[in-house]
Amino acid sequence: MRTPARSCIDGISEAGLGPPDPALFRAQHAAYTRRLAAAGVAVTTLSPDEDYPDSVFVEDPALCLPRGAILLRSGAAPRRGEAATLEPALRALYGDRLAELPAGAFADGGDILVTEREILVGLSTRTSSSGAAAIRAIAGDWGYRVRTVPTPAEILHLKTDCATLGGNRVLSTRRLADSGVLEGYDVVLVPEGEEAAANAIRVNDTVLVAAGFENTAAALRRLGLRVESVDVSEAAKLDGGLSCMSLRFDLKV
Ligand code: CIR
Repeated sequence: MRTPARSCIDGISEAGLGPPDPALFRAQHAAYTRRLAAAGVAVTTLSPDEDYPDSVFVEDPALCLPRGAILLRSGAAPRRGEAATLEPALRALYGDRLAELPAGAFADGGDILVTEREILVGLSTRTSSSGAAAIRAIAGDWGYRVRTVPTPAEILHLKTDCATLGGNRVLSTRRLADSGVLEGYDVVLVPEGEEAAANAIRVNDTVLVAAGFENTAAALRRLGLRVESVDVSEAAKLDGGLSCMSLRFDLKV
C-alpha cells in the first residue's frame, strides 16, 4: 500500500465529485489498512509520493502473483513513472522473479482479474493489446493461463465492475456480466444502483465492500461470506475503489 499524497487533489478524475480531502483520505486509508490487517495479511505501507498524485492506487503499476511480479506501464501518461517507485519494495520480495513490460506496451493492474483458474486482462484506454500479450507471455512462463477480454467502454478498468470472491465465484455488475466475459463463472450480480460495490476485495475469509452499499453486503452475507465495509468516499472522487489501493498476494518464490 502507499499512503495518499497531499497532491492527490491533482489526481486524474472523471467522477465529477470534486477533489478528495487529503486528511480524510489518509484517515480512510488508515482504516482500510486496519481492515486488511484484521483479515490476516501482513501489510507494508510505503510513504506518500507527492510526485504522483494517483500513487495511492498501487494496484495499477504492478501485477503481483505467487510466482512472480510484473512492473506495468499505465496508458495514462502522468502515471507512467509509478512502477519504478514500487520496484525496490517488490525486488526485495520477488528477487529476480520481477519482470517488466516491453517498451510501448501498456497495462494497468486495475484491468487484471486473477481468479483461481486464470488471469483475465481487460483491454481498455489503459491496457493495450501489446500490454496484454506481454502479460500473457510473462505470466504464461510462470504457468498461468491468461485470457484477454474487452472492458466495457463506459468503465475505467475491468475491476471497476468485478471482483473475485474465491473459488469459481465472481462479483460483477450486470453490464460486465452481460458482455459475456465471465461465462463459466458463478456470477453474483451487484444489486441495481450499487454498481460501485463491484470493486470489492476478498481477503482470506473476509470480503471488504465499500460503505453505503447495504444491499450488496446483505447479498454476500446471504451467501455465507463474512463482509466488512470500508468508507472509500475520497478514493471514489479519483475514480478509485477498494481494489486499487493495495497489491494483495501470496508469495511462492
Ligand atoms: C486513475 O485514473 O488512474 C486514478 N485516478 C484511479 C485509479 C483507480 N485504480 C483502479 O481502478 N485500479
